[in-house]
Amino acid sequence: MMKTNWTKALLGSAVAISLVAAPAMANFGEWDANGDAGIDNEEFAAGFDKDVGVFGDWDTDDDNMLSQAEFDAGYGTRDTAESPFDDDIGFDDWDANDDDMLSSTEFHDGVYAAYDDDGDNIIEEPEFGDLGDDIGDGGFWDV
Ligand SMILES: [Ca+2]
Ligand SMILES: [Ca+2]
Ligand SMILES: [Ca+2]
Ligand SMILES: [Ca+2]
Repeated sequence: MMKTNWTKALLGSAVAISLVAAPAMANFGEWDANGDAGIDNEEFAAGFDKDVGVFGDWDTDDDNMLSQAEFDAGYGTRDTAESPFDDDIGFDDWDANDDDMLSSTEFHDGVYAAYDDDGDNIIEEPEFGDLGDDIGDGGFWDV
């Protein structure tokens, strides 16, 4: 009986803590640096780098490029979560200059395109909402 009560108490405090600690990590207004109600590629790269930062994490040899192996290793750690990407997402699709390496720009443009549902090269607030879900607890980018 005591044990059950303790478990409940612990669960209760864990929920309380997560409610306090959970406020949105990705804030549309913060990412939209020029305040035009849309997020362009550059704003996206800066915001994603700051709030998610996976490019640096995946770049294990710190050469500012992702090799296929680094990409696969980084992406592979996340394949248990629901992917925001269609099945056709891949290293080759994102490697715009075909040098078999992903630069930070190529990487962020690739991710960006996945969230720009209507393909108008602006991430509007509803599209940003999907990104926020993926960055949040248990989401694909939850780090
Ligand atoms: Ca903007
Ligand atoms: Ca690298
Ligand atoms: Ca490249
Ligand atoms: Ca859009």
